[in-house]
Amino acid sequence: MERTFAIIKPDAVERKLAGKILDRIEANGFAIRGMKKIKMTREQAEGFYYVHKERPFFNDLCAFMSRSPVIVLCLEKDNAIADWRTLMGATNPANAEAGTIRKDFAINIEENSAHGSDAPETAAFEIPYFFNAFELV
Ligand code: RTP
Ligand code: MG
Repeated sequence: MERTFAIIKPDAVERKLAGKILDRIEANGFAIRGMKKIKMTREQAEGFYYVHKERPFFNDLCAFMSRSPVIVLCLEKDNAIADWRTLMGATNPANAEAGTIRKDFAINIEENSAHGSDAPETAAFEIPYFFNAFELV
């Protein structure tokens, strides 16, 4: 079993799409080990996305991710990291496969409804960034 870290991003929570996205998560065999609704501070968003700090979209991304609540999740299944990224679809919804979360729900390349860890080392940083051991069940 593998764990990954996921976020239902502000654009999706604002449009009341969280239930639909959680339904897809469970229907695709992921166990929800941790889940909570939080509103990130600007500083939390900057720390979470520090790998992107030199990218031109960093400021907009951190403003977006801290503008309203998100749902943070720890998901578990075999091959969870790759399978969750497949279920989300490409970063830019214009390039996402039919039936993916981003194809169906994302607004644009930035407001793209979901986040997923991209590697085991990333998941190992991201899960404890938001969850302590008692919050993972
Ligand atoms: P994520 O980290 O959120 O799961 O998405 P990702 O791996 O598919 O994309 P990544 O390259 O890590 O970018 C992180 C997030 O930054 C926003 N973004 N905006 N304006 C732009 O060109 C641009 N590019 C990326 C998106 O919200 C993306 O998910
Ligand atoms: Mg990424």
